[in-house]
Amino acid sequence: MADLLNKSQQLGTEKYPRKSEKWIQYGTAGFRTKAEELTHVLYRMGILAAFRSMQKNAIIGVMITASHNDEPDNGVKLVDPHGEMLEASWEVIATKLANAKNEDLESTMSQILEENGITIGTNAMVYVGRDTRPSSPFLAQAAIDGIKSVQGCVTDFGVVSTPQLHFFVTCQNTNKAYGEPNEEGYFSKISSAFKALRGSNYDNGSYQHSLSLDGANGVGALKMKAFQEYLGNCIEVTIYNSGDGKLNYQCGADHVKVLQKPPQNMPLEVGTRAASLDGDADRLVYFYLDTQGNFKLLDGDKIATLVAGYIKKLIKESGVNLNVGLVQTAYANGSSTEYINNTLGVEVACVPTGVKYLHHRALEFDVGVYFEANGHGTVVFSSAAMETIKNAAADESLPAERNAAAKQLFLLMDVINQTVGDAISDLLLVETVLHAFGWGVAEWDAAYTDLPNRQMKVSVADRNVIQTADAERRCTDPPGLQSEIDSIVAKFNKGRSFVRPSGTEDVVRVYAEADSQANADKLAHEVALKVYELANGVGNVPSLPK
Ligand code: NG1
Ligand code: ZN
Repeated sequence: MADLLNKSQQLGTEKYPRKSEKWIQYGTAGFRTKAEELTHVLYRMGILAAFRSMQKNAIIGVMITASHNDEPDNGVKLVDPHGEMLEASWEVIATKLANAKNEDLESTMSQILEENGITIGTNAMVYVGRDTRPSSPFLAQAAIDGIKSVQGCVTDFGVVSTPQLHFFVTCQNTNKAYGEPNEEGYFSKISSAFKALRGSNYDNGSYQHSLSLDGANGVGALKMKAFQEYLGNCIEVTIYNSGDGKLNYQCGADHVKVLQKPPQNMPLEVGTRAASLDGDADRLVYFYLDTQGNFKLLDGDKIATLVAGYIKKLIKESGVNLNVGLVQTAYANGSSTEYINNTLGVEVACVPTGVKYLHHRALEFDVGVYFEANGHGTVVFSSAAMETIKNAAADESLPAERNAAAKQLFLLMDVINQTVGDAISDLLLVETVLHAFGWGVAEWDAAYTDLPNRQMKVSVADRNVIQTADAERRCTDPPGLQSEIDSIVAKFNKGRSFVRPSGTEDVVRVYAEADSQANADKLAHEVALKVYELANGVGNVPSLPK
């Protein structure tokens, strides 16, 4: 074993050395920074994925992507056996291995093996996937070399969306009970359920089966194109930003959500239903121009409420006894939370930012719908709920209406990628619900009106001086900041604001909402100035958003 680890250190030092002392941390979405700073990290994460696979005796995934970030960035995240994000205790181990000095690589590996009771040589299998960034193939090779250096086996899926990789990992680790662990398995599972739900009437009421899609010039555009072969003509998706331009540049779900404006290169007519994916196709937002030509955004909160409402209806109609819960973060628009509580009548939970928190909380419900406001989310069904739905769908002795609703629920589970938020699967889910309700985009939007809101970023010397509590809704450090925020917020009608350190960028994020856009902007700006003042702001003083 010592020999093996020594050779692995040698390869790491020669081919993928750690070139600077810069500390890097496994954050909300794994490691994410400039691609050129990541080669040693990728090699080491290959090693770590193999170790994790040995420990769990299961397939582990390595996804190379920086999601919605610009092209010079890249990143890596590990996928645990059930398709979920890497367990928190291993995030610490990942950080330690990524930051080990070149000459300490072998001893750090030994220590990880020993502390976690891992015997090297046990079969390890790692699935590797990457997004379309120019830096991704080289980084994928570094990960593959890392895996092989400790005798792990690799399946390289090439360019795939993040949720596809999660799907493949889950399929293989469930002995294919969840589906076939390849692209064909993914496309055919989702598309057959989608087509069966849609039936032969592609349009229904105000719903028309065509939409425009902004592919963010990323993997989602490629995969949607391929998916169209399976979907046939039951839905017409016209793809813009389909890969000729720069990834995420002036387009993609994050651009649309944060700037609250349409992507470039997409003609938008009044009433046309349009959607944006992000760079690795795990986020989805919708938008349209209303009859006055105003840009209207339908974000993750709108998707969550639409989907939860539909599932609740089907559960009621089928007569099965299952509870539905909805999980949000502090970024959820105040109007959405009010709508869920007062109109939808669904239990709502608030957790800190980061999909792993939402996912785990959602698992506590029979049927848990979770979405971040930025459009990342999915629906998870407990095993018992899946069994109940399956039985009701198969029970022909039930009254026809109940049985039909159960059958729809049963099919809906296959449209949904339960392993993680999946923009393509979510898009087909939204389209299914709109089709079933006979709604166009305006009817969907009419459920509630978002409070105007604004996000800002503040650069500070060390973002970790900001500490939060209560699902990030209150700031406990630096001292005095929260009471300052409270007094600023008190000046605004329907005002709400909170601050938190980003887990993916070196900034503090400020969120604000209020009764008008001008007030939301003003509130965000005043809070940003306080953060700058009390948390050691650096660079330009935050200016009022335009
Ligand atoms: P940070 O940078 O921690 O705010 C962002 C998103 C998260 C999550 C991660 C992972 C916002 C405000 N934050 O995290 O929700 O999606 O990226 O991609 O959207
Ligand atoms: Zn993403």
